[in-house]
Amino acid sequence: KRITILAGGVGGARFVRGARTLAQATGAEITVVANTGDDLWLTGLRVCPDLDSIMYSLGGANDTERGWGRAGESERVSAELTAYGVGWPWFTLGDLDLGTHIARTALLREGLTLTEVTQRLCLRWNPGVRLLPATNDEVETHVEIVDGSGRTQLIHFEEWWVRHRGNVPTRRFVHRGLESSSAAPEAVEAILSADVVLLAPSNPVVSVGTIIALPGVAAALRTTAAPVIAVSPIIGGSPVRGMADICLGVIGVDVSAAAVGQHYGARTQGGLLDGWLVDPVDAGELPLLERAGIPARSLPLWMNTDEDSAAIVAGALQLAGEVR
Ligand code: GDP
Ligand code: FO1
Ligand code: CA
Repeated sequence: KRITILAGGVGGARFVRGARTLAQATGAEITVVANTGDDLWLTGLRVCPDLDSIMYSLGGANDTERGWGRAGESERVSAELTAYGVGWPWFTLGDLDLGTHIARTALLREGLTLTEVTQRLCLRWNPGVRLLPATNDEVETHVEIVDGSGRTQLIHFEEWWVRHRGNVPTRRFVHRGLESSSAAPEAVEAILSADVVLLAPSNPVVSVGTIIALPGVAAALRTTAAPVIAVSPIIGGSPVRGMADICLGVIGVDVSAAAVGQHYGARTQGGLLDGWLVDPVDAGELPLLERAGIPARSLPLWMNTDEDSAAIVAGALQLAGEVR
């Protein structure tokens, strides 16, 4: 069985670890299409937060407390950069993490695509899945905010989140460079050739939403013969970890499992979903989802251990078998 998963960083990584656990028992092949909207150039280096979160987590090298970056990290280089007034003082690139960004940037400069670079970096980590960036182009999420003097300003998503914690008047998210971009051919192929496509319980706006906005992705999701099953990133009206609640507010979608499911929409009605999983605390929303044409089931969606996540993936695969 070929399973293709669309995923963001930390939530995505937890979900993919569960899929890998399940695949080790069943022999399934996992391909992960990761969000690249958070990517940025900083101090001359290409930084890819969501790709790295997944790569480090699957490689067992991630900082599990912070959720991002490397375990056992130090910040000597970052302190030097700050002393020179170079980079963002509120955005820390750890010393070990910087090794990744230097290697990535060197390979990009040699002319490799981000897909090829990611494959090269993953050789070291044996992630047990095929990790693909959603696009080889530079499509960065920026955020239109209103600054202190009432002026509209466009800032990078990482500045919006890490510097302001999203706590600033926000108008909209903008995918800079989207028009002249395309999804990575390998990512499109992974969706088209899959037996099942899963949308991880990642941020529906700035992770999954950003992947789906890339030219070619929505079309691939609509034409693939594979069922498309998604897992709610909202449990009991809460985003569990992260900023999905703020992001949903910006695009005018309620912070509920049903609202996010309806936002993705039923595939039979021009949307994306053949199935939608919600947590038992949201089981009261199942009739609403069924009326919207979205086959939905409830099962525990808290991803605290790999086994928790594996059970969610198993539930998604079961629903895939029921709907198609
Ligand atoms: P990011 O790129 O690091 O922000 O991570 P993702 O976009 O992959 O995932 C972040 C989102 O995952 C959060 O906003 C939550 O909505 C969701 N999430 C985090 N932990 C859990 C969990 O244990 N269960 C579920 N169902 N969703 C979660
Ligand atoms: N998150 C922070 O809260 N503070 C940081 O200084 C920070 C640095 C950083 C460096 C590399 C990287 O890959 C991720 C980093 N993150 C940091 C996490 C990142 O901002 C977010 O968690 C995700 O991009 C949100 O989707
Ligand atoms: Ca992210």
